[in-house]
This record gives sequence, C-alpha cells and structure tokens, in this order.
Amino acid sequence: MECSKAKVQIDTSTGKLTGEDVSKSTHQLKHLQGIFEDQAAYEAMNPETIVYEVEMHDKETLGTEGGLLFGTSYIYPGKVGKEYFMTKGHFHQKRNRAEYYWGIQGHGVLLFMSETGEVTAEEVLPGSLHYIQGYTAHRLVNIGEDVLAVGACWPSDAGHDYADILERGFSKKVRERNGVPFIE
Ligand code: M6P
Ligand code: ZN
Repeated sequence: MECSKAKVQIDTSTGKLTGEDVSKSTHQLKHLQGIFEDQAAYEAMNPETIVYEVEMHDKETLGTEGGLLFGTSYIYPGKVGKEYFMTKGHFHQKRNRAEYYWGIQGHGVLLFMSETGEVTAEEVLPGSLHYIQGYTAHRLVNIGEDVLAVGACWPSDAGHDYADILERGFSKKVRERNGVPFIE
C-alpha cells in the first residue's frame, strides 16, 4: 500500500502552516475600529500597522457540521495607548461550540468572558493549553516583546459572532501600568 505525504505541514516551533487549503488573513489597525479604548491614540497611529494575522487550514467549508478548522494566530507586539495589541475576540455563533488554544511562541494573556460579562484570564506561554468552553468569548492579548503565536482548533460550524463584542467589549482590559501588564 502506498503511503502518501501529508498535504499540509506545520512548523511546530513557530506554528507556521504550509501546503494545501492554507489561507491567511491580515488584520491591520484600520480593520479594528472600535476595538481599542483610546480612540485618540488609535487615530494617531499608522492605519496600515498589522496587529495580527491568522493562518488557517480550512479544508472544511465554514458551517459544515462535524468538521474541524485549524489555525495559528500571530499577534504582534505593540500597544494602542496603554492597551496591548490583541485580537478582536468573539463568541461562537453556535454558542455551545468549544475550542482549544495552545501557546507556541511569545507571552500572552487569554481572556475568557461569559455571556453575563464575567472575565477570567490565563497566561499563554509556549506549551500552555487552553480549553475554551462553549458560551465563552475569547480574546488573545500580546503582553510580550515578541510575536505571540497561538494554535487553535475549533468546529467548522462554530462561526464567529463579533457584534456582541463590538457593542460592549470585554469587561476587563489588559493595559500597561508602570511598565507591567495589568488586567483591570
Ligand atoms: C484563532 C481562532 C479563529 C479566530 C482567530 C482570530 O485562530 O479562534 O477562529 O478567527 O483566532 O481571532 P478573532 O477572530 O477573535 O479576531
Ligand atoms: Zn473561537
């Protein structure tokens, strides 16, 4: 029997995905209007600045029940005012869908928020594994000096609901205070 080579490769030290059905999305400051609290600091920055990128192995069409999607998020180091660069964050459209995140490179914080607005946080480091239960919004924040690379695997029918987050944000922010990150 023939044994074929895998169609996709992951560099386990960086999270980089290559091969078939790999796509990439880039999130610049100009795409993140309303996400950071300091509007004046936001407007003073170059709108082309890349805040984060996501590589995805999307073999399954979004919305397919029973399938999985796999990705690596790269959040670059930086701040808007005192607030560290972060992902938009989302609830799943199908609220009960869960997700795994794991730390690959860099130093970050994963914020979890319940539907009633309670926030908890876990430190993200190379090798840390994070289980995101259903009904829980999730956002990654880079509190380090280098890129924060985080792996993710989630059901292909989970979907993203950003509307709720855009409207009320996360009830806790990760800001720099006296040179150190503070969740408040
Ligand atoms: C991870 C997964 C993706 C998500 C991405 C960026 O790779 O959770 O589903 O899209 O992070 O996060 P966000 O969509 O919140 O910007
Ligand atoms: Zn998710």
